[in-house]
Amino acid sequence: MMALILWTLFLCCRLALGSYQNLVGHQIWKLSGKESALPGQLMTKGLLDILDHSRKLQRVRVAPEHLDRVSALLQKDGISYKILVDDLAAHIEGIENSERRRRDVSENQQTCTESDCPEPLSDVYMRFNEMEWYLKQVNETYYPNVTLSSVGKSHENRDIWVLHIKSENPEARSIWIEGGIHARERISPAVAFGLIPKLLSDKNATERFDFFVAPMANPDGYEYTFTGDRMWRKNRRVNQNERSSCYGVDLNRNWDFKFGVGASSYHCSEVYMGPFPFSEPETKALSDAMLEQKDTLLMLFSLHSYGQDLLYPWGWTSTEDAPNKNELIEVGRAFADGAQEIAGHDYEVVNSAGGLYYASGATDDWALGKMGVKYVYTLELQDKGSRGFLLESEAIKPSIEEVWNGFKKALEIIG
Ligand code: 0X9
Ligand code: ZN
Repeated sequence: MMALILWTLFLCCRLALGSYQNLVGHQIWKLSGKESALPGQLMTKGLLDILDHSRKLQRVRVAPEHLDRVSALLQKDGISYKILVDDLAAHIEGIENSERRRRDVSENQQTCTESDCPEPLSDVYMRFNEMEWYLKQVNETYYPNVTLSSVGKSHENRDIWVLHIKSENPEARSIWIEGGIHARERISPAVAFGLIPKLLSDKNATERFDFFVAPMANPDGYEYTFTGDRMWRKNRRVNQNERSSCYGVDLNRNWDFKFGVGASSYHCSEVYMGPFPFSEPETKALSDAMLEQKDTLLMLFSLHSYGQDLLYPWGWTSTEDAPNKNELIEVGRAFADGAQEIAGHDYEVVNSAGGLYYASGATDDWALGKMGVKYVYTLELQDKGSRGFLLESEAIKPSIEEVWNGFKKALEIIG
């Protein structure tokens, strides 16, 4: 009985204490030394969390219970590390307090309410209800040139929305933009939302293409970054069969192409692929919606962070090239040049599996491998690691601008 009371008290306190309390004692390390497959292996075993997947010597997050073990294993393998953050909870608390102050101030200028949400917020990160208000407003304003559909529900019964911005040209090919599959990468949905008004007001783009924007692929995980754990990556599946306190599936390992080749079958790992391909309602809903456009889909952008890299397939192997590798690189460079024109930010065009470990079951590989979509990319947005997932909301507007410019350059070539 006493234990139950203590547990209830603990849960109540945790809920009241924000999204960083369960990160007390977590550290962020920057690895250096020889390149090694070990960090990837440790991630698969749930011993660490690789933060920047597109870097070879990564920043990693280590939970307090694993600090000694991981330190010893890395050193034995010739990898040294520098502690960048020695208590992630304190680090995030400082950042969240200033975000909160910024939101209080910005509410006087830019608002988003159920009855009036004319623009997506771009000086703060929107909550899921604000995202929905905005989408519904767009639908009301632009229908029938725009249609909004819920293509399915998440584990916690939130809608998975897809906004279709229709071309006047009945022969138009389609472009798919996916955001928010990894919960903590808040800049991803922010940019996906920022692209919607750009597309709506760009006749040149809508004359030539149909656009499908799925701006929030993982609403449960995203909301959990506000209410439970700011560093949450996966969805919120209850891994019941395992009777475990480890929740979630990495939705970018759950797609049905080379499932499990480069992912973890251990449910506590940050890259847990799930029990079977498309086991998750979120990936199932999105893939079914994409399959409906199979005949017209020409390009896919899956938005992630961070690293400022434009990744092209394959991600599941580095020994086999994508069939249209050269075109992928050419269009990718056009994107990167366009993005750089805005504020000088450098986006590198690189192969997904070019590093030391493979990642399979992602949206991009599935779109190319199973649907034959010609131009598929994972775009790792700002920054290069200094703020990482905790990117300040001042970066939202510049990120939207640079991605939009890059995107327009890419569209010029493919269309
Ligand atoms: O590992 C991922 O899912 C992506 N990086 S992230 O840091 N945002 O988690 C990269 C996915 C690249 N695509 C494939 N590996 N197929
Ligand atoms: Zn990601």
